[in-house]
Amino acid sequence: DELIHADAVEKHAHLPNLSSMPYLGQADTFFERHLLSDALVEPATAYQRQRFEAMARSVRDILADRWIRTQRTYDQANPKRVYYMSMEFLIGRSMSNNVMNLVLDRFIENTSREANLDWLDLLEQEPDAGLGNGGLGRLAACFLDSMASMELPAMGYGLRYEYGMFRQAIEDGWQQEQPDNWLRRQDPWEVSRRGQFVEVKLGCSFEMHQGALTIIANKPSTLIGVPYDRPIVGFGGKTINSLRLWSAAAPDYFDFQEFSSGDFVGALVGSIAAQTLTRVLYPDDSTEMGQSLRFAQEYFLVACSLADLLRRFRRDNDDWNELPNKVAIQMNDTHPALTVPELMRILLDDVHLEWDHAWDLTQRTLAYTNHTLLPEALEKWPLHYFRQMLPRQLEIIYEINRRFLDDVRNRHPGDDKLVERVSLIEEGHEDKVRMAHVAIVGSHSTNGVAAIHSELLRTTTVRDFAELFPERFNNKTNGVTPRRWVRLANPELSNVISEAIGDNWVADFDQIGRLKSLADDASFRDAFLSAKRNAKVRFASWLKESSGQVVDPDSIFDCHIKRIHEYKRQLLNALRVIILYSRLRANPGMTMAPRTFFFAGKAAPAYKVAKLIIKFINNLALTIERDPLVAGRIKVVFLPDYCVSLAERLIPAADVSNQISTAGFEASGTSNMKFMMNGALTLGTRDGATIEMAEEAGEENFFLFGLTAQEVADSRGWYNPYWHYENDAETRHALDLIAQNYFSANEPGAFSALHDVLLKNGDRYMHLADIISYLNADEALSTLYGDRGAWARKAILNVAGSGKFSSDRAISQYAEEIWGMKPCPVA
Ligand code: NBG
Repeated sequence: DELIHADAVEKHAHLPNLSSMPYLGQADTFFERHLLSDALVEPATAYQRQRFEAMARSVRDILADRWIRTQRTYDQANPKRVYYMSMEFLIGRSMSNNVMNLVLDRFIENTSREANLDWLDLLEQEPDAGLGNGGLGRLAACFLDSMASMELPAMGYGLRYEYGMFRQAIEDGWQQEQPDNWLRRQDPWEVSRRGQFVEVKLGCSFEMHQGALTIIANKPSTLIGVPYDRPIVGFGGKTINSLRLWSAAAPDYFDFQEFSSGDFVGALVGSIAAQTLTRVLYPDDSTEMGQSLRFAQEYFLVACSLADLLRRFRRDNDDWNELPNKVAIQMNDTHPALTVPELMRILLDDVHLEWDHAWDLTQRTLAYTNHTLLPEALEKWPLHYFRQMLPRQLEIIYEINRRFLDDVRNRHPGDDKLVERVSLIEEGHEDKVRMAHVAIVGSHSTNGVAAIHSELLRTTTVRDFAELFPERFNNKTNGVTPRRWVRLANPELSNVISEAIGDNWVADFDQIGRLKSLADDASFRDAFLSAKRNAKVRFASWLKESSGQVVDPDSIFDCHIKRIHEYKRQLLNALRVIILYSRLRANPGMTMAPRTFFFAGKAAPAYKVAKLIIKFINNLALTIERDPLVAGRIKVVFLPDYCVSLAERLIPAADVSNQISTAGFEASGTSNMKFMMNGALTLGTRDGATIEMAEEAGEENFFLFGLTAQEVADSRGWYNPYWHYENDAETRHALDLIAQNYFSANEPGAFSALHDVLLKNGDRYMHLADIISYLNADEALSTLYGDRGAWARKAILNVAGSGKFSSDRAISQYAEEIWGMKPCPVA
């Protein structure tokens, strides 16, 4: 058999030789066979979507053998395994990522040629798997990629939402939410494992009444969790791990007897209610959210995953003391923190261990990652949810709390305030369980996601716990996978890099540091700049084709893309634009490099101010668009429906990355890292991982501005936005324009709520305090743009300094310092 991808393997000498896989020799016939036998169409007349499915199935055929071999290796070696438990996995598309990681480029080329396929168009047939809100969910997806690439025996556990993150349409400037029915057509990657279903017992039942889900207390019920596995292909295709997503079903799903006897209609209604549990992802990101359905979802994830992993553990081990040596469970935020009482319940009630024994095993098995300091995003569940759904787990939480507080009282006699602060239960007019406290007390490790975040966690948010258990607290700065975010998203820059330093950087991202010595190399700079310019041209033509909008690739592409949230300060960016716009209007002769300001991001549907910010940016765009005085000089574009695929298109084309949260509020940020790796320069505050990025690239290659977290905290008491309004003419003018309906001529008063946020209501996120220093940094940056050589130098030094921000680095720290794990290479 001819070696289909011989070149690719040769280029990656460090990768395994996949030619031994039985299918590869006949690879191009797969595709046709799938069209014929799965879709029953003649290849020549197939729709693009059918071709996509046939191609995806062909790729799955190729990885199937390796996927099974990975499982077999783990089953035989019985290594310590890590389970990454998360309510969100923001996967995006899988086809091109799988093809890249399997090194199947040649196979695709051949098949495309022979079947006369438009490969790029075919990729567009795949919907984004948007099972997450933003950074937290995308981090989980990057971590899966790294764990597989580093040959770690790992599994992701999540929920198989039928509807992922809503699709955002913009109508008349306003966000409209539309359902994302991503599973409408069968997903070719997932494999349902019905045989491995698990049962989940609840203290209540669910029923549908007039379309709404009701909880019926004191009527215990059983739900079925059906696992669906997705392959997670490590780079080089050596290891293929699984992401296991649970779908909820009613017991009658399996018990067809029930249908023929008894209440046929009632049985069906019951199953509708059960399936409702995993129907939709809650679209709230770092905002308050307290619905009981979400609580049930969280428990469902925990119960299914624990039952599943303990079954596997028991199959391979007969001593429960081995649990912490064979299993590590990482809780991604507090969303899966019910793992603590649930694991205790199993060890106490099912395994019949003594309390202390069960508690020791639980703590040593579990670890918790905190992703936010925002008080409104720290989960607290009303006690009555527990009473209705999980009475036994509530008893266990009470007992954990009783023992914990006894211990606190022993160590700090008489300190009742401390006891009140650290209690797992918050007493108020409605008692609540503090899930972060449950997670910290019930695990051996609590980590933040950037140095400053971990520090603030220790010294402010959960300071009492850090003093009680200092050894539990640690930092793991976030990272992103350079495979998807550079190699795949930016093939041209990748080639430029590989030509200069070879292509080992894809698997060993520290190598990227070797670019440093090329920052002064004229021909490398040219190649680098031309890759950026081509990426901008590509983006501009995609934008024109898909939306009709025209942008100038010779303007600075200045980007601010992330969830819309007050603390992320899209409003600060808008104020900057207004001031630059006003300067141009006042002085049309001034020199200013042409600019395109891109905004993108979704607002939680119930977050009114965030939705109004979207409307405001759209009106700002329209006002500027209609002003002939600034034509061709500045333009604002709000890109609808921000998602993984859009980020993959825009980030390679970006010149400037805005990371401008109020210092102390953004735990880490991860898009900041993607921009850096793709050669954008950062305009940013000293917040989250941006601080570490500037350290790595050298502060002189960064455009940092604004108050530090310490200054923000220190001025809380006396900060007064009116002072800035009164003392800075440009700030005042910008705010006055808003108040005078300059951007809302036909909708008077539309933005008065935003004006209030900035002035009357005290400007919680201190926008006005940072405007002037933002503009100064902006000016330095846009001046630099004129000097192409100097710009290229800084951009190259940024790429060269981004090595630390690979998720491979992050995962190797988790593996070593939290999980105590080693790779388990597949035979
Ligand atoms: C988010 C933070 C980001 C961080 C990601 C990933 C939540 C609760 N937190 O700053 O806001 O980068 O988590 O750690 O979504």
